[in-house]
Amino acid sequence: MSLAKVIISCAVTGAVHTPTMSPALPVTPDQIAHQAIEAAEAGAAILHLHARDPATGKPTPDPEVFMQFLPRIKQSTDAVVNITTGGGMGMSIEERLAAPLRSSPELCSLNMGSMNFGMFPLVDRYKQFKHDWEAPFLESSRDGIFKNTFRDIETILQRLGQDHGTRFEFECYDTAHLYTLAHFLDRKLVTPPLFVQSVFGILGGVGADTENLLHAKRIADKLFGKDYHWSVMAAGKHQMRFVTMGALNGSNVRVGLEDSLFAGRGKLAQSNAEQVRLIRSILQPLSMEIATPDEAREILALKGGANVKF
Ligand code: KMH
Ligand code: ZN
Repeated sequence: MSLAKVIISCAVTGAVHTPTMSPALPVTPDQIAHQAIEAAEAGAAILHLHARDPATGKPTPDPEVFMQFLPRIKQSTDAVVNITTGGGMGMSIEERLAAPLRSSPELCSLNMGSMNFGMFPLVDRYKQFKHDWEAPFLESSRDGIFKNTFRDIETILQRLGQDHGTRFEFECYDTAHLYTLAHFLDRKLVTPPLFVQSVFGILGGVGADTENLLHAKRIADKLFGKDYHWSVMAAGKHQMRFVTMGALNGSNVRVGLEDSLFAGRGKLAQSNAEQVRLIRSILQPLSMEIATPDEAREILALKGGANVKF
């Protein structure tokens, strides 16, 4: 039996890392577009996208900034565009919904529970920051809550899922989030196949330990059976080891500078594409084939690139 094709997602910039942490982190619309296109050319079938203020690199929910790179990406690749509804620390649900509602993408992330999201330990790793917003932004996570209440999830499912036909990358940082997703499945507010993204190594979520990866699979299998496609991502130094372990256990994979700035021990990745090439170089010798964007659309039952508004 041939192994299923592996969908590679690439999370290009995110709202965790800040410009001082790596010169490779794309922050302007031009840099985000360029690196997203490169990542797609390297084999990423799905591009997970946030936006940043071009002048300062600070995460922004502004649809106008997203629209400076979304059309370019669409014209240059057939990759699936996945826009964040998580936004960045301190953004309201309305702010987080603005760009997805404007662009009506095939896929959006959807975070399956409120949680602590600790970025503050990163402050001490840098003597000084390029921008004055960086340290306070990271420090704000010490007393911040990444808010994803049941009502928030209902709102996103309604306003994007039902009204736009957008489907979701369900971000599950803990076993509890799998049960929350099962709750919405029971209420028929989500429709299979479910794209379940297990997240490891975020401070406030489950740790990057093998036992947790195997437990996540065991519970997801129990709750969703054939109704889900699993994907695995991990933060920082855990990224490549964990996504490889996930793939060996049947998962799809997510890489990208949103989640980790590295390509090997202590070595900063030069680009998102480098991480995509790195995971391909691991999986292909293990007889795993990489899914094309259209195969990913088929697997995840997406609405198609012609049905977006960018
Ligand atoms: N930053 C990742 C840990 C989102 O954008 O909705 C999870 C994420 C959240 O990508
Ligand atoms: Zn994200």
